[in-house]
Amino acid sequence: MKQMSLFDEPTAVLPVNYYPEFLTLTEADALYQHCQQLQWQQNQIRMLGKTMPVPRLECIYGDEGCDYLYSKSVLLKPLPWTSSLAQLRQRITDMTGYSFRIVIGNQYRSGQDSIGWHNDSEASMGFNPAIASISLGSMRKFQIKPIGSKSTDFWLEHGSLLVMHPGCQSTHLHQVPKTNKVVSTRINLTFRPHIGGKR
Ligand SMILES: O=C(O)CCC(=O)C(=O)O
Repeated sequence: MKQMSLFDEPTAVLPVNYYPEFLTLTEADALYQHCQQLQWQQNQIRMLGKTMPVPRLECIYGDEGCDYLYSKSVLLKPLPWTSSLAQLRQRITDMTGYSFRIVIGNQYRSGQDSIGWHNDSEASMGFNPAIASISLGSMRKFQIKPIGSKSTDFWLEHGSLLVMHPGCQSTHLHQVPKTNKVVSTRINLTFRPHIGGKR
């Protein structure tokens, strides 16, 4: 597999790189099994004055005290790294040069689970975070667009890595839209920096 260096050109006009075969099939299958044992939770989000279930399951692992609040509403408190997640974090750091202190899991149980247009610009990640996203299980469409412009689609495959480089969260939005197609479970792991917690 082609290794990434920091000097790689990001995908034309997009501040991301996509590596479809970052993990071998055997590695991806084993990681998917591991992820099924993680502590998934159904969180509630408050939006437009209403409280509703987040349309996917979530989990978080990471360094002690690296709490993650998003949308001023959902507070995620990391559990200690599992050895598999810690090894994966190291492997992504070795490839990209970026450091990570938490990993947030999203579990999309069906095509009706989703994440809407957003950027990840929570202050707890510091300025211009790099985010590395691993996909496992069913393939889902990931869309990304410069704010106010047209979107590009990526089909995120089992075992793939998508790197969103520093700056991406300030200039672009992304989403995994709902689909009426019959799709089974997809698990996504986003490795992120954090400025708090214990070192
Ligand atoms: O599931 C994905 O690929 C994207 C997840 C995401 O956008 C997020 O966790 O902020």
